[in-house]
Amino acid sequence: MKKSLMGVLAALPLFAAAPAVACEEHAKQSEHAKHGEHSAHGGTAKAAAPTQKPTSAPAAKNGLQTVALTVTSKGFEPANVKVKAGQPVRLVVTRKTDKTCATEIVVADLGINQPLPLDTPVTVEFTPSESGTLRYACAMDHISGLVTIQ
Ligand SMILES: [Cu+2]
Repeated sequence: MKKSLMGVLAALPLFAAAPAVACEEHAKQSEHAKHGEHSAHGGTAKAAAPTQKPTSAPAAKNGLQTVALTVTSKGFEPANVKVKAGQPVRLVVTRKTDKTCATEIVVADLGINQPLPLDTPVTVEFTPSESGTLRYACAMDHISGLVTIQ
């Protein structure tokens, strides 16, 4: 009982953080039905996490874990990556399509909000202190991905 309440409470800030104004693209295409490229959104108010399993751990060099992410018409790829706690992580995010509203990456838990210029690798660095999942998303909180920390 207590635990589920905690879960609900923990989820609230995500909704609160979502800007009230959705991007035009989303407003027009909120149905998501015919719209394959937005399937990664999940389209639910549950802040649905991508369901795919974490990819294998990235190559770690001197403790630095470098993870390459791309933004494609499907969203962030891979949508779930696995890293180790206690070692610095460097996400290198490259947006490869203009057919997305994910023109920035927002890691709400870390207070990170970085523009993603087209075809330009953008580095996001942090050191996860404990295991869990870190969620990131586009500015509208529609397209999202996870970093699984172990
Ligand atoms: Cu969006």
